[in-house]
Amino acid sequence: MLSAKMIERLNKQVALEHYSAHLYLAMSAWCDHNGLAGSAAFLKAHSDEELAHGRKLFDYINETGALAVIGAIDAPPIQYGSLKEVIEKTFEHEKLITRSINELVDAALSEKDFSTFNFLQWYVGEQHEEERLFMSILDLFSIMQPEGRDLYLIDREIGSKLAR
Ligand code: OFO
Repeated sequence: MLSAKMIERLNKQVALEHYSAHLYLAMSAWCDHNGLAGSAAFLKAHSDEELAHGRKLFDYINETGALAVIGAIDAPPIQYGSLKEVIEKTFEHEKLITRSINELVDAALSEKDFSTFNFLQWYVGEQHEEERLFMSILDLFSIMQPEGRDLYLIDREIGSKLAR
């Protein structure tokens, strides 16, 4: 059984995962609008992944007999200066999610809520993978020019990460 504080924390994480889904969908729209089809497809698929992260938490909360809450979600930014800025922002956002997951893990341990602690291990591993993924995309901008033909190649490379 979850404590009231843990229910509140987990529900906040549900909202944060939904915000991530909206953020990446908005970024996908910006990319599509700017002729960056590979990045648009990649970010749209990543938005779906974030919805799945939120659903997994939602299911866990309900399975414990608590009530999962779908709270208000802020509208994400819709304007970006460049593809590099989009990717920098995804990486910053993933680091924020990692901090939030770490705080949840810490709270579960302090409460001796080992079930939630165990459940959250999946998110710990996932955040490691997500940070690595976005960092590897960011690396593309340090070895190529973010314009012209190189921008086309970067966009194609980002799109190719869909299948990996
Ligand atoms: Fe991209 O991260 Fe969810 O958890």
